[in-house]
Amino acid sequence: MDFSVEYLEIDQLRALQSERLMNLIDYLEEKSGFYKGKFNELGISSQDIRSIEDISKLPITYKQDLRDNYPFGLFTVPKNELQRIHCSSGTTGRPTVVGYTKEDVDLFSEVVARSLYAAGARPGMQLHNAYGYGIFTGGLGLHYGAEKLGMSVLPISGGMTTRQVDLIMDFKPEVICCSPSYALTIADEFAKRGITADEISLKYAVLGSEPWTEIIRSHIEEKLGVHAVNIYGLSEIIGPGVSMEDFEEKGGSYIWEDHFYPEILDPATKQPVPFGEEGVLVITTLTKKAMPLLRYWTNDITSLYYDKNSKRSMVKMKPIVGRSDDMLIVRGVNVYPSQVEEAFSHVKGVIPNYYLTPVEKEQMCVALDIDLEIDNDFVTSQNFEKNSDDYSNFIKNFEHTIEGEIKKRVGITTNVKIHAQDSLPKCEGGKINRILKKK
Ligand code: DLL
Repeated sequence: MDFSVEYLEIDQLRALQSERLMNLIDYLEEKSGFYKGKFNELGISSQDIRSIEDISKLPITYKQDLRDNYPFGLFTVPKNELQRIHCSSGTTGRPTVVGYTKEDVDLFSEVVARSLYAAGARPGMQLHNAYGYGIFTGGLGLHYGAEKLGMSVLPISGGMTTRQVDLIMDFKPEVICCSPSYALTIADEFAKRGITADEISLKYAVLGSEPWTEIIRSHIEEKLGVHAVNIYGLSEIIGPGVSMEDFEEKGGSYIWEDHFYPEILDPATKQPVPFGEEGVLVITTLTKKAMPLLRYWTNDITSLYYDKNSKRSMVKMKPIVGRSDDMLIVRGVNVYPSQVEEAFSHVKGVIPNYYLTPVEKEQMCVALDIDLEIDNDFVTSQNFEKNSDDYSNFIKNFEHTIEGEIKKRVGITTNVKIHAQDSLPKCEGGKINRILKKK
């Protein structure tokens, strides 16, 4: 594979993006009733878009637009030119549908292959693909990308954790991909069997599809003996492979901006924020054929940055803090589950398997109940008799320490309840929902 585009000089990259955007607008004027209508409403035409800098003149596209045009209204090719159809994994409302031509499937494979390479995977390695196969883009997306890179794939899909562990031990793959919460479940199963990191063949874990923080990374890296790296994407744009962390850089992910042009907009004004500030990630697909999207409002909160240690020239994004619709407002403070996770990770002995339950009073969320696990070895190292007074005081203090840490870092009131390791429900494959119903 040729990775040279990842290293283009910035002005060459901007020229490529400009050319692609202009071609896209011509294409949409010809093929998309939906965008033609939007251009007319805004009084713009292809003549107004001369470079990538003009992108802010274009309309924003929302998930609701996809729903309103369900199922195929945004497609710009006839159905017989499609090679594949996927849907979003959303559980509310109508699913959002995405179509791919053969060229789109090739593009999807290419960006996933690039992502796997950045994650440390190399041709000849074996991928244990524990992402769900089906209408979700994770399984097939990683599958085709891995094959494109020249890897072999075990299409095991999610679930049946004992079988996952058996096959990892028998087949000795170098790379695994799944959601970070499912990687924790797999890591726990190894630990339960007394299998240590040095006995596990895995070297790289390609994890995404949900927000996760450094505490989860360090648990997975330590227990599986891997580099755990973040892969981001969404079905509306293509699936996984929109953005990828490099295994030697970590901390943020390159956006493959020759195909997916990113902007960060203010959630209220919908105007671009100054570079480096946090806001909603909005993406334009520069090269897709069956369902190109202009300025798609992902709802995901992040910021863009350049890193002086970067190997590649493309822009990076910080880990997604959360989706704006997962934001909780606790006594007026906006908070995402990942911020709570980050806050309690500063307390030694915490296991990042947790659930948040908003506590409401007079229809206002006033606090969060947090159920959270404590590390068994950490408890044992305290040398308390289980059920002794010393032990229950220790647990109470531990809970208060966590509540204090969250108050200090996030500014909200929480009621923490500690549970023994492995006692709370775990991720059984796929994405986990850490927010439980309001009390
Ligand atoms: O989750 C695609 C995917 C599959 C990405 C496998 C990575 C790996 P959807 O089901 O359409 O697609 O969900 C997209 O998931 O808008 C984010 O809110 C969230 N998401 C995806 N990756 C990450 C990540 C797939 N690395 C939605 N960090 C997105 C945080 C993520 N959130």
